[in-house]
Amino acid sequence: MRPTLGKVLAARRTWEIVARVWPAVSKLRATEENIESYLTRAPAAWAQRAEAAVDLAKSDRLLGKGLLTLGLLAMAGPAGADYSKHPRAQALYAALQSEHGFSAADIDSVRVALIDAQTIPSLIEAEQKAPERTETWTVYSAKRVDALRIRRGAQFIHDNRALLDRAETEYGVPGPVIAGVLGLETNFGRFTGNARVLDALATQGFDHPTRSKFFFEELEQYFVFCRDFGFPPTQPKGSYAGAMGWAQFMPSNYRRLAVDFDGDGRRDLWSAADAIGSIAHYFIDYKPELRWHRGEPLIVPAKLTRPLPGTIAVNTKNVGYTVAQLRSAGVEPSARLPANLAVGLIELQLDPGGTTDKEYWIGLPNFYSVMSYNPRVYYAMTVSRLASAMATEAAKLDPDTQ
Ligand SMILES: [Ca+2]
Repeated sequence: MRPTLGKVLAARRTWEIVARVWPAVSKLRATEENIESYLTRAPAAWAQRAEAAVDLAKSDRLLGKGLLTLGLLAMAGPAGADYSKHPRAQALYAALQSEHGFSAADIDSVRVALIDAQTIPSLIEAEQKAPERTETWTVYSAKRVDALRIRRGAQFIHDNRALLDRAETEYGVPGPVIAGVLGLETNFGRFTGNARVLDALATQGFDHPTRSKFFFEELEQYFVFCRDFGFPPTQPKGSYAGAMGWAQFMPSNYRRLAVDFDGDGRRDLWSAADAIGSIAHYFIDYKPELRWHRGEPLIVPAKLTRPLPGTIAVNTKNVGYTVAQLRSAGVEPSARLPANLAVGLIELQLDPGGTTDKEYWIGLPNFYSVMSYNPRVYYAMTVSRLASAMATEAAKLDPDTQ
């Protein structure tokens, strides 16, 4: 049976990435005999993937050689990786000693953790396709702004009213926006991630084809976090990116921006209270230029009075125009905004078949503050939608506060 085109493309893509990461290995000759011998020694997950590639190869002679090699590579890669001896591990030990005051004993425990660290093979394949590049806004938002999440969010706001109000008083960030972030990140603490943070960060810090620098720095931060917060590095669990707790902070942000909002002496992002305070604090202190503006909305609807000139950029990561500049390009906000206010233009792709295929919004600074949490327009847009829907529902649970 011929493999489907999708399978062939996926295999080819994996092959290209694997070959880039381990160029030396790609010179190995692939024969069925040595593949068999690798299969008997490889850990189960690797063997499974390799077998799938070998099956695919046998079913299509044209692709045979490349895919057999792929099968071999899939196992010869980092299956037996001992990160403590990785060439870059020395730089990590040195940085922990010189910049963070790690003692020889501290370094020994880091070394032990790196020996224990397990490679997560799926993390070094192609970067996941972001849903917003493959889905329209209509489809994307329907999956996330749904009745169940709104109801849970309303209940969350109701149950945590005092904490959310205090966060707004101290930092200016409205409770429903904080709840929107918590709802999207972890479904209000229900899914904080089951990967060992050590494995997620070591895999990507040492082996990720394009983002290893970022993850390597986070791995360094993670070891400092573990020492300072009293965690054995093998213990904390998080997302496959290495993000932790209800708020899904990466280690560097955890160290820098998490706050003890319930005053128990610990900054614990696995608690609702500290997550609430920490998210609000993040929007204030992550970056000065993306600081939350107290009392301002995130977005205002806009209409085009004529086709958008090609010179106007949409869906940027920060403000880029004044309201007056957008107006002169034919973008009309639905609310009165100061002419010199710095804003951005958001364009949402809708499902085809409606009266219009795009929707436009003016993004105020707070929209870009939310985007600093997750740099996707759809993400911040969803937080905004969830926040208003949850606030409306929560008001029904809490009639006295209105
Ligand atoms: Ca606390």
